[in-house]
Amino acid sequence: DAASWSLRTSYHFRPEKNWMNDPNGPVFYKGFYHFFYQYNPYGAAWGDIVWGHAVSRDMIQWVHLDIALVPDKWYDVQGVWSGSITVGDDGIPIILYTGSSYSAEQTQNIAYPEDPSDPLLRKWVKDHENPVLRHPRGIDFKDFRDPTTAWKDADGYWLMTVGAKMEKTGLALLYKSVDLKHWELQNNVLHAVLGTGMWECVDFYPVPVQGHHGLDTYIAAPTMKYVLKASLDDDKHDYYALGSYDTVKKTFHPDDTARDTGIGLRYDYGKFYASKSFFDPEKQRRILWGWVNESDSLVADIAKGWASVQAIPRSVWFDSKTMSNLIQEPIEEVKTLRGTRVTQRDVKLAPGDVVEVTGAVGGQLDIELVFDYPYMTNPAQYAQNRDHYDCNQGGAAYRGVFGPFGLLVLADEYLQEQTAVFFYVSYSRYHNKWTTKFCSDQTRSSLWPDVDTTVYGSFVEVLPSEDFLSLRVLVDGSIVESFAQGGRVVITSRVYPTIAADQNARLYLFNNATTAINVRNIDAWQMSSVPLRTI
Ligand code: DQQ
Repeated sequence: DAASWSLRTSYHFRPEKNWMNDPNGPVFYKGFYHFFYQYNPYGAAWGDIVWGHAVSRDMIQWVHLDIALVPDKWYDVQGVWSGSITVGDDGIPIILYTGSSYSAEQTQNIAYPEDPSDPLLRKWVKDHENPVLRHPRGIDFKDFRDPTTAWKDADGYWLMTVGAKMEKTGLALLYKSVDLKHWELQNNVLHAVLGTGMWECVDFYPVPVQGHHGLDTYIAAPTMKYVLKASLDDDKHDYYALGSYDTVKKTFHPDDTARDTGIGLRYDYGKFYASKSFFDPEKQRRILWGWVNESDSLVADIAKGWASVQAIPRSVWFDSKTMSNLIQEPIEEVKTLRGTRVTQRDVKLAPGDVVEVTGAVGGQLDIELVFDYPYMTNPAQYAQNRDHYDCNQGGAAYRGVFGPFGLLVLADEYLQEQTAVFFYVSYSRYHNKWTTKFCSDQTRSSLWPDVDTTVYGSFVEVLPSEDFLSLRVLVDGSIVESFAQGGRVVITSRVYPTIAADQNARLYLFNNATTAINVRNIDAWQMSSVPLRTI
């Protein structure tokens, strides 16, 4: 019906209908960005998984192609599961993917383009020697999946990892090859972390210490760090660690063992899973794709006839200011969708204010916002502040001295529905310092009863030299992607407004702090829809 159709995202990647999950094998080839994804051609629930395929010139406008890989062999008949693309020495991309066999054994397999001169890579051929890998001794046949893009080591061999677990330890098994086809298990693992459970969709790549550019997996520069990401099957979040790569031992070492893979940083503190990055040689950057599932019920998904979207692809680079996290930003191409803009400067928000950003109407927006950091304007009020605040402690409705304040998106004019994206600043007497929380509150997003109402949140680092808080929010029907402080922390939510959709959706600034808050500037653009194209 019309109500559920308005929840449909219109500029995020999605197939025409049915279920989608993990991003697979992103690659740039002969002028096109290729994107593959886990897809159920028969319905809006997970199952019968194939590799869907689409191509694009800019990762915004897509043309959907025929399904690239279907389950038609004994080793993948229960599903063509996740995998990656590696561009070989001959310049030809090769797919490495996991098959779920007739007996549910997880196998690793390869496929080649039938015609490498076709820039659209429309047909793929499975190798007759598949499966190229079976699970090693000590690893259960159901705990062995999602091969990474391979990287060339200094000694000229290809290396790649496959996620696994032993007892409760998550790990990245290491394999070596000369031809990307015959793989040999190595004695050491790339990395393992106790208590993290099964590692799905492992990703491993270098980032330069300075600059926003990306690096291909095989480039070895002295001043770079490595990112090791695992998707934790047990809690469905993507965790990364920054560290170094020992090119002799072929092992990863986190900079901070307290923030190792699976126990520290997340790419996103909302819904974002099974992500995969690739190096874009066209614009010399590293791009991150991630799957954003629904947060309504399975029944609702089946009624809608579709489930899941992909997050807007993100550029990622090392945060050379904090030296301890990545920065993520929507790819610059998303700005090509920006239309009518509304701008306001120097808006003083009194305690309790809710102010409409007049003209910023509709369910598709791109918003940029900068606040003065509140301690600059109200230092005398330190003593009244509380030490502790969790995002889910009252959410946006809580009232503290320096928060919450932020945006209400997808809100109707009577504020019956609203999704609050906000900051909460506090001064800890115990730690003798200011801390900032960044939150996304879904408790009042929808009048529907059967939806997730979590308040997502995280600390966000604000440097002493930074006297501002910044926010970038992409709104698209039922998705809200929020980037705090230039992309240091990201929260993605799925929300299902029943009233505050389409032309009834409005944007508000709010301040629930008991002190005034200053908005330096807010810009909101209405975003165009991207048509679904197929050939
Ligand atoms: N999804 C795939 C698996 C992967 C999981 C199956 C992660 O290969 O481990 O659809 O979402």
